[in-house]
Amino acid sequence: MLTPARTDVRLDGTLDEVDPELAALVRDEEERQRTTLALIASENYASVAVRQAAGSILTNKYSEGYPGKRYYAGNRWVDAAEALAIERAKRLFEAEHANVQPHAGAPANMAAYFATLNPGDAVLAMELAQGGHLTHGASFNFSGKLYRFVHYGVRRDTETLDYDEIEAIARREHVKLIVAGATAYPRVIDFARFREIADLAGARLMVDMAHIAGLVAAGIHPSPVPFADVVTLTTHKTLRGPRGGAILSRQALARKIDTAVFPGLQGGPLDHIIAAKAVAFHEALQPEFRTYQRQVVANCKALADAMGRLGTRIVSGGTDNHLFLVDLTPLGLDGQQASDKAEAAGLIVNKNLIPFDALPSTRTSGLRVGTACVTTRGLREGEMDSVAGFLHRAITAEDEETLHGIGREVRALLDDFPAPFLAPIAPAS
Ligand code: DSN
Repeated sequence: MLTPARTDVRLDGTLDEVDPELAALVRDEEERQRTTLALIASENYASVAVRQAAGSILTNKYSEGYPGKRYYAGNRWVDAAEALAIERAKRLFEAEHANVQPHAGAPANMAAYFATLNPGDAVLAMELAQGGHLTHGASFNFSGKLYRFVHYGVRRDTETLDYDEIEAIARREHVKLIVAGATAYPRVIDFARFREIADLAGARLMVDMAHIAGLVAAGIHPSPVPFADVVTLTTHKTLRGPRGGAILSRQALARKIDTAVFPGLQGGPLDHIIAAKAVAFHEALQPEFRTYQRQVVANCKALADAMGRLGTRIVSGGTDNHLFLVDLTPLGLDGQQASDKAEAAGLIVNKNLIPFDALPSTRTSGLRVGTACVTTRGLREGEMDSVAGFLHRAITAEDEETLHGIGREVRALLDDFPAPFLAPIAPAS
């Protein structure tokens, strides 16, 4: 007798059963994450609980709108999950309003601009080449095309923000909005001073705290929330949640922010990711999270100091947060060469422009190094000497044999920090 033909693909099979080709790629990536030292400043390892929520059946629902005001039926539990995420975000950052729907940092910034600006308005933000972000007015990004961005950078001598210059530009250019925040700035940002400047210039203040959100949540970096009209963040960097974005604001801007996100620029929210954000905010509210973030900064200082002792120049002379920049110029190699060599030795870093870089962004004179991942993995100050030694030896290595040898040492170190949170999971339901 013939078996009747299936009327559908199999929906209850595991990834291994249904798509072994893709499953093998995920396993390979898991192996890469287990056996390499992740020093990318914007990355982290999400918890099993966060990944379970992100992989849950909430992905099946459409819920345009906001809790209690949806366009489609059936949103009782999705409403509750989003309300939980909102309430926790507000509590964590002591914010008047939170929108947890932005799919990522770029749409969060776009929504903040939509809520505060008209096309053509003048905005002051940090120059991408000096540590800003694409969405802070790069000419080839929507931000630079829609608005008239002017930029500030850092001082040549100290490589730190020059608040007097920022004030002078803000007043001269009659800007409507000032954006504080960076992707490659190793020092504390003085949000109170930015507020003062915004008030003097008659501008609103937006802070993009994507990088330092975890430090802010833990009280390790001063919070921008009391000073800014709007604060954007991503949830996957130091905050250690799922890949995504969020916006905090004063109550006065709440409606404008919400309508800018939906229907302004997004459709249906990613309910599974919003649920995972709720889990991440819950984790960040625990006392252990503060200990973790303290260790991130302590590790970063220890690693930067050790790199400095080995003879590399650290931009601005050190770090106050989770990242630092290495100037490779004295070593006679560029960022691309250095990150390629480091990768061959199992150390994952990114090439990065340094202030007043003479090289293009495709090469760069620097490396950006961050400690959020290695700290999640359990490494402490004691291990930072070894990590600095590996990195310095790798970028100055002259042959592949040396790089492979360092790779073996990296793996041996990581064997002591097994990372059970990288294991494959079953979704929450
Ligand atoms: N790609 C992020 C970073 O590495 O900082 C910014 O969007």
